[in-house]
Amino acid sequence: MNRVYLLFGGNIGDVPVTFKKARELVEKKAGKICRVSPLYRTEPWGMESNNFFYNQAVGLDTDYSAETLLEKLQDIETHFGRKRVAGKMTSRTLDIDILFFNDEVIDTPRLQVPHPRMHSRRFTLLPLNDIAPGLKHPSKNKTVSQLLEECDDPLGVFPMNDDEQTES
Ligand code: PH2
Ligand code: MG
Ligand code: MG
Repeated sequence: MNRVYLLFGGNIGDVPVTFKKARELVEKKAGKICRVSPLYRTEPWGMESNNFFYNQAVGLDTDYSAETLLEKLQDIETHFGRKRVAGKMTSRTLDIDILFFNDEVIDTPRLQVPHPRMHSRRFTLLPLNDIAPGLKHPSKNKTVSQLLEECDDPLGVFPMNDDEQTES
């Protein structure tokens, strides 16, 4: 069994509904979801867009290898209308990134884990800190809550109201 942490992101369409349906599909195709963070509204990072993102961190137990899991997650992104633009960060309906895969460090052309930009992004660290504050980054040797404390990303990350959450 592998313990994985994912980040869901999106800024096109009814993203909270997409996330809820995508979590159901992840459970059907990839493993058991054990934790779900609150939903956040987040300012676009590293790209120009008037559409704020939604982000949410998810803990998953899976028997699949990291490479197989990546394929399953990409199929789910495609199912929800994700269009890929090579080498560019663009607006999207659904992005599911692997943040951590156990405590493994993976560096292949297709997959880098831990996610190489996670420590520079409040939109990743804040939701992840809600579900796994003590989790240790295997190469930085710091916990998620330490990385969050040290993160100087100024962009806005706003928790949504209780009545706007789609948990359950
Ligand atoms: N994802 C990106 C680029 N920029 N900004 C926010 N706020 N949230 C994201 O999920 C996001 C982003 C590339 O994957
Ligand atoms: Mg991403
Ligand atoms: Mg991605």
